[in-house]
Amino acid sequence: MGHTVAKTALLTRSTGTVVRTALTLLSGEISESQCETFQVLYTEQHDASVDFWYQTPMRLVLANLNYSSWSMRAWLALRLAELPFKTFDVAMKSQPDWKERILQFSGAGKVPVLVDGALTIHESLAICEYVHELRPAARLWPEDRALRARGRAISCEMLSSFSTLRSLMPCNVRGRSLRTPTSPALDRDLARIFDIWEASLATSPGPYLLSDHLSIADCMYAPVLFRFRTYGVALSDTVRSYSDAVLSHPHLVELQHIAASTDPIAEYDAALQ
Ligand SMILES: N[C@@H](CCC(=O)N[C@@H](CS)C(=O)NCC(=O)O)C(=O)O
Repeated sequence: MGHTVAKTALLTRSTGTVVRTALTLLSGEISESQCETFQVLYTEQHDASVDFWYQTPMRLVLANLNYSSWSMRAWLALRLAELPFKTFDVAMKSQPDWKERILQFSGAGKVPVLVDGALTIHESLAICEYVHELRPAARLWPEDRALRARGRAISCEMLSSFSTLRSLMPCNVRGRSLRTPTSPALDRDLARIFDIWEASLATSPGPYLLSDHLSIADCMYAPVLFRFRTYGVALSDTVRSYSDAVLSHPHLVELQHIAASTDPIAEYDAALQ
């Protein structure tokens, strides 16, 4: 009954009050601030279709997919799982209220955030795990327990480490740097990443880190492959083959197409000089 009312309300393409009421009906426990944000999205995107709010309830709140490596990871897991979702770009570093927009969804103040009905999930790895649980058939983690443990360990390491890589080589999928940054701390980050990749690929049937299909571990490291291409980092033959396999995967090609047409962010493009 509630869904019917919500559907009717949406179809009226009426004012924010109606939209807010409809969304409250749809999601039950949704907070007032989230309703306000959805109302803004609804107005901004002029998307009055029932699909947006009703049939495809998941929304990935993210930043510009040319620059936001954490957003890419969650986006990729959702695409690999072939789950229907819509995105909402908070316009990070482009609009003055970008931080407030994120805070409407997560007190952590960072993207990505996955909104699934009344549930909001922050942290890219937690989102990937949630996606895996929703669609186990996508085999985002391998069935082998030891491989799964390894995949989780190297994914956690991606989250907790490599700060020099992040600051000296900001992600810029379409960008090409005029120089390759170097520093002892960066060399240590690169050496550890190559070590992780070489060790994983040595026990994988390939061409990916854990198996013959992309896993969450590959989602975690794919933005590093973009960084290495952007900044001209030299790759061994093994890593070159891995990079070629990942970057030519249909969903990575799709991601690169999206990244190619996003608005530029000068602050990040400056790192290419
Ligand atoms: N550990 C977080 C990191 C998320 C993160 O740092 N996201 C960046 C965008 S790529 C962000 O929201 N930055 C905004 C800020 O730090 O104020 C995750 O895995 O999701």
